[in-house]
Amino acid sequence: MKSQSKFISFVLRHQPEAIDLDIDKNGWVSIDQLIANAKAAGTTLTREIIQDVVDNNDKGRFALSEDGKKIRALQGHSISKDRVSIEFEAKTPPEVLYHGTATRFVDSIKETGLKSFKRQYVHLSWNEDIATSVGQRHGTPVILEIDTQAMLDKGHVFYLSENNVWLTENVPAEFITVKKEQSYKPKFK
Ligand code: HQG
Repeated sequence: MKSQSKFISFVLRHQPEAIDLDIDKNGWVSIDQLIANAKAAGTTLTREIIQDVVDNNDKGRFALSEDGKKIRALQGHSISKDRVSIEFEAKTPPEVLYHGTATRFVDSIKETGLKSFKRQYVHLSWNEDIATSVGQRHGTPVILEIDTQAMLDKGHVFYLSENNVWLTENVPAEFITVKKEQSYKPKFK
């Protein structure tokens, strides 16, 4: 299931054009078209596989439409906002949010703040364990603490995705504290 999940994530969040998928402004794609176009590209997907990916995805990344005909990723898009712009609800975050990154990025982040780069938003976590696993994807993890109250005071806006990822456009360096640097112990070999 992991490879199908990765494939679906890739075409829904990053490159629908890779398999000629029509994606609407809210990120929805027809499941029939997804199955047919994936097949033409050599990847077998069925309704059952797609349902399984939606139900069992570790981070709840995907959702089906009420009529069961469409699928979308709930956040994490790198497609331009002109094409896909999910209507997130602006919400007041907890006083502190966390961002997990890697030690090698810290100097640059201290200089220029957190940027979203290819993604549409900077992703923030409500819990340090999640932030650590996000950071580990890039190397030795470091947790950054984000002073959300000070950001709100300065007019920054936060959004919460349906799968509980906090999003914001950028985080200037003045709102960031480096919390702790950990030695990296890989869980798996
Ligand atoms: C870093 C996964 C240098 C940033 C996760 C991060 C997340 C800077 C990397 C979601 C920087 C971007 C997003 C600066 C930011 N200088 N480095 N000024 N500003 N960075 O993957 O937050 O599995 O685009 O710290 O769970 O790691 O896809 O972002 O290390 O929720 O569902 O640049 O992706 O979810 O990397 O991860 P990413 P991220 P999914």
